[in-house]
Amino acid sequence: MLNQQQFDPNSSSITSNKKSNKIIIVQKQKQQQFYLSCDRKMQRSFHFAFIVHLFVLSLSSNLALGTGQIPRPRGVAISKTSLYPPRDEFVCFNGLKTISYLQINDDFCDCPDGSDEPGTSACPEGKFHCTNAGFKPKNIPSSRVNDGICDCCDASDEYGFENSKCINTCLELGKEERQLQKSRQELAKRGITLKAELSSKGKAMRDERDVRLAELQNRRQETEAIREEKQNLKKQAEDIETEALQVYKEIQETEKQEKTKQQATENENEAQLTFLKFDSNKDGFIELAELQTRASFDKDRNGEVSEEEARFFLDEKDRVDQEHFVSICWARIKPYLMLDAGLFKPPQLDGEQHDDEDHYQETDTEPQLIEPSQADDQEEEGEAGYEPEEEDEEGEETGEGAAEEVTQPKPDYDPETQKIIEQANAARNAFDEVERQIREIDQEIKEIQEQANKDYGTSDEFAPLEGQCFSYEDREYVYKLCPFDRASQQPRNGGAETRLGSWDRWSGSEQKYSQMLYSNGASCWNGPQRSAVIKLECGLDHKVTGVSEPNRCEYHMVFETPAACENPNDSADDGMHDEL
Ligand code: MAN
Repeated sequence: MLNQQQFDPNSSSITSNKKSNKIIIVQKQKQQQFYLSCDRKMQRSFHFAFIVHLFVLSLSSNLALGTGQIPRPRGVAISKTSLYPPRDEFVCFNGLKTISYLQINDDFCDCPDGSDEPGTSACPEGKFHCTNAGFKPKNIPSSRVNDGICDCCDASDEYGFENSKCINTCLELGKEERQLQKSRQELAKRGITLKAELSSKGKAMRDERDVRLAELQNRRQETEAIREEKQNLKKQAEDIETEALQVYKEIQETEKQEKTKQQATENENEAQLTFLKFDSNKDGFIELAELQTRASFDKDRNGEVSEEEARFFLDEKDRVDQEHFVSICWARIKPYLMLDAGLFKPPQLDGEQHDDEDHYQETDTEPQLIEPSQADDQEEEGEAGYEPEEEDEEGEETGEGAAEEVTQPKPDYDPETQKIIEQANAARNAFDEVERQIREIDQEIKEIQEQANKDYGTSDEFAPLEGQCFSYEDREYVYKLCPFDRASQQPRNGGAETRLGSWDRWSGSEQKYSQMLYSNGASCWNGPQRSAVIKLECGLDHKVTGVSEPNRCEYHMVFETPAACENPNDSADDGMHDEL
């Protein structure tokens, strides 16, 4: 029935000394009684006269009292009363439709924007306002009106049932809320004192850092000058050293050339000897058949040396003479003979273990030389075995396939030269040492500057938390929060620590310093990288009070700290307004 739902019952709860408002209420009650006994047509004609009467009355009472109550439709906040002026017609908020005032809250949705049904569930997008006098006013979706569930503490959303179980609990709730608020304020008050201490500690840390930074920058300048000096000394000593070593270098170079020459001759002799050994029919040529009897040339390790395999070693010819053998074929043949003699190890590709056989089938990569000592354990040469030439003391090997540079022992320097070398070494070391000091200074400067750029709160109140870690245990894990560094998780029964995230930034939306974000943690199996959001709450100690994982690998922690306490006077509006 229109008259039951149209008006907000709260709008009639007036203060007793407001005489003019009383008149309105009496008028309203009269109207309601009348509505109860009239059909809709009659109601409409009566309504117009009544609305005008009511409007004049309410206007005059407002004028007279200044702040009187204006009747408003059910579900409308007092602040929005003016949107429903008591006229004969009502224009939907979006201006697209004009309906009779009587159609407001008639449980039929006339306005597409729902503005005609603030107090019923008729319009899908509507909002119902609970006045909740004594507690916090609240807007609920109008679909919850008369759904049998008490949403408003003043029970105003459940007016449609005669025996509604909803009762007005706003006063009790208000009382509890005020008590809670009081204890929150007391906590905040004590917390604020601690926060001030943290803040002055944080500021002192910043000052110390500034002092240290200035000191380091001075030291860097001084060390830079020393570096220049040491560099000059090093250059002088090295110039003298280069000159003194010149004569030794020349001797060494000559020796090296001679040795290389000697090794080339040895290699050629070896090639000639091998030619004679392989030329079994002594016709002055090596033919395919003479190689096919030698297992060393079975490149694909299939048990026989094919013509094709043999031809490869004879420079793709059917036979070669000694000169061609020595100058061209020997370079191909020697590594295979050495391989059989155990002097080569096959190269490894991409760190994988390859079967020798496969490797040599698929690639023509030449085998690599290994130290003769490593070859000791390898199998004896086969039937056509290869006996390498005797190697010199250093075990050096040259010629095709040899993978090592010729190394020479250090010459015995005369005492004068030895002294020059030592002086150059000392100059080099002194220079290196200064360079090391500069690197160290630069590293510290970098760290300090990074810290200086970090946001430790409005007055550095969070700075003293850096370098500390706070733990929290649940049934499965020990969680750790190390502010401005990382958040982690470790199974209680041992096992490795998993990084849930590294310090990223402050992420509070309304209050920036009410939330921290740690991101780029260890990757979740088949999922994203782990991350942790830390909600900061005012407390007298620093402690993690709860951890959850609302989504897989997304963690939430609650961290109490005095640094998060806000001055009670500055704290946000509690929303406790009495509308009436
Ligand atoms: C580990 C823990 C859990 C996480 C799973 C995801 O068991 O880090 O918190 O949910 O990995 O696989």
